[in-house]
Amino acid sequence: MIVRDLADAEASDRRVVSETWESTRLLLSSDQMGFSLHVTTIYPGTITSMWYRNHLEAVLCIEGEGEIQTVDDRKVHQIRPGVIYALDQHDQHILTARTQMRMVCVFNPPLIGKEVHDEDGAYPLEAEEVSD
Ligand code: 9YT
Repeated sequence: MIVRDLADAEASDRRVVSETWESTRLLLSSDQMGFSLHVTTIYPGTITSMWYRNHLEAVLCIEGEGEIQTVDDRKVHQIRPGVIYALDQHDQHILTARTQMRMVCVFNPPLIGKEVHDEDGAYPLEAEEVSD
């Protein structure tokens, strides 16, 4: 069994900081669960474009408010605590955070460790592992 504490993980290199968000990766590829599990904070007043070509992602909002727009059909969905979205079509999307948002995110295939978005908002399939 794997047991990890978010507070401990936030103080380790499991915490990855980007321009509009930071994410603490509680489960990664090395845990061999078939998915990775992250707690992500989206900074207030930010807009983030993402396009996970190589991954499927599901997201549960647990704090804050914002909206997500799918680029192909321009549909906008309001995101608040209790709402999930799942990028089952590798949907290109734009997340606008009106307040700070906290999200629980699951990725398949699992992230390896230190991934940050490339210029299209995607993660590569290879990345540096975390040290523990
Ligand atoms: C909601 C979202 O996708 N934010 C970007 C960070 C990502 N969830 C991650 O790396 O944990």
